[in-house]
Amino acid sequence: MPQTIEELTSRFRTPRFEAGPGGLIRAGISNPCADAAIYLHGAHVAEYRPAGQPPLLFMSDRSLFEAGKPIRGGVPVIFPWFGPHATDSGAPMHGLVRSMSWRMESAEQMPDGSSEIGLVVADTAETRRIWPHSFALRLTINVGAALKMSLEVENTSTQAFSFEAALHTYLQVGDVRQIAIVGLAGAEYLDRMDGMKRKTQSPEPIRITCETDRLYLNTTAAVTIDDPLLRRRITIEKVNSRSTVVWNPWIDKSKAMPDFGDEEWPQMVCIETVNAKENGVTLAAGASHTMTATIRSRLH
Ligand code: TA6
Repeated sequence: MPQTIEELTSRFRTPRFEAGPGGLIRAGISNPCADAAIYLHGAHVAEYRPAGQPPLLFMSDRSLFEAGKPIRGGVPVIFPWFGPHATDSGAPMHGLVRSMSWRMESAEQMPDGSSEIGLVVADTAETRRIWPHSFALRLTINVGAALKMSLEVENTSTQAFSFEAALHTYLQVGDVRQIAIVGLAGAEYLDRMDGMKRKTQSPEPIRITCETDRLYLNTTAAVTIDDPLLRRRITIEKVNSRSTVVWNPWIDKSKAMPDFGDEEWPQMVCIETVNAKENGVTLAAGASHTMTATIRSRLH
């Protein structure tokens, strides 16, 4: 049974709960470090703005906010597969949980002024029909001077299973054509724009000059975006993630996405914290795996 605003408000002193677009319950956080908005739908961090800065996360003006549909922007939570299902073309893109209703389980004001909340979701008869395993996920979100998200996957079944996962972060930039992306030099990647050919990233900073959709493999490196227009440097650090995706839809793909404005592509880039393909994770029965992304922005 989904939690109600009344139940959440009586159980948790903070954050403040309200019905957002589409009636989806949104948890609003404001503290001295930052403001944020998180939906129980998909445990979706939709907004994060560090004090004194423009918003750090991109959100499409055309995003849907509907039960069963993904939100276009912020940080979609991807599990148990990344991208299209390997064999079932009828299965949803990017797994099952970004469109599920999660439950708020914890909320805490931290001594450093940040706010920390925990959301959980588990398998259902419906998910087991598509992916025949039992699991429990917990997303812990710390809203402070940085945005820290930890996705814990627990194998609650009696057999080992393998999964892919991602924190599919949409970052707000001044103009994607002017940013420089650093940190992936020398890493191998699968180029979705070139038949998933395996390539090696050249040493110079990555510039976005066309539709870009690359799955970097076997890299634990932090990635930095230098944004001259918004005059800030965004760093995405990660723990227990061996893949990173860089994505911008550019012109034609933007037009093909009904929940994404035709003119929005210059304002965003996805730097995604991932475990996919050969970096997928195999989890023994009863075991857990936690992947963390920490996103920080400094003005310059
Ligand atoms: O992470 C990049 C990507 O896999 C792209 O290929 C594009 O499909 C993007 O995710 C968005 O996927 P979605 O299912 O949210 O439209």
